[in-house]
Amino acid sequence: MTSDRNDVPLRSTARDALKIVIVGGFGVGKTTMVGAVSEIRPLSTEEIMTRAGVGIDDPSAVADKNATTVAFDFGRITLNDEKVLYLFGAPGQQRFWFLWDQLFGGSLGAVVLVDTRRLADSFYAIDRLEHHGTPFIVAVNRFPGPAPDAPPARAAPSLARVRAALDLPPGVPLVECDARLRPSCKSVLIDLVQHLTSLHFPETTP
Ligand SMILES: Nc1nc2c(ncn2[C@@H]2O[C@H](COP(=O)(O)OP(=O)(O)O)[C@@H](O)[C@H]2O)c(=O)[nH]1
Ligand SMILES: [Mg+2]
Repeated sequence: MTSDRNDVPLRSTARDALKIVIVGGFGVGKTTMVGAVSEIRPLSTEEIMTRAGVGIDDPSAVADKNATTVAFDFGRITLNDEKVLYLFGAPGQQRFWFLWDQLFGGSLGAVVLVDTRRLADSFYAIDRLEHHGTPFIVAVNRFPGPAPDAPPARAAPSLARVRAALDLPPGVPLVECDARLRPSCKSVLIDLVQHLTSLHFPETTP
């Protein structure tokens, strides 16, 4: 990935490393999101999809996608002199699911990115997060138009329908985002932190 950002050196006062994981199905925008918010050029193990991926990965719903993440994305956000947030974008393909359990270890929480055209791709992530007891929020990354294999003229589902389809407990926040836009990604991370705060300090939140 190319970037014109000036890589910011890690402050020597940094003591606390906080970890947040971004998970979701193939082509849902994980690499894009980490790239949009990271202050360092994100370390991404994108590799051009080889013929070996043909028939395994399904890029049909993501027309301009020609690279796939083979391990994970890694980005950094300095919160203050001492606190640094590390972002891990976890691979969505089924053959990498075994990595997720490792990634969830020690993480504060997670963002599950979903593409409403392929909601079922997020079931496994949500299941694993619930199993681990890792708090999470769900962010809907809207893509233009229906998937090529979807019935024509089906309107994009509302958040209420997405919540019902994912069978999300009422306490799990569900928000919209555009993974390409830094302010949108930032607001998703703030929503996650607010959610974590409300879980840990319920008396301090309305
Ligand atoms: N329209 C639209 N396209 C997006 C959005 N987020 C990502 N994309 C595009 O979708 C493709 C897949 O995104 P990518 O971050 O590689 O997905 P990943 O497999 O989850 O890492 C890329 O071509 C992105 O430019 C979004 O919010 N809206
Ligand atoms: Mg990726």
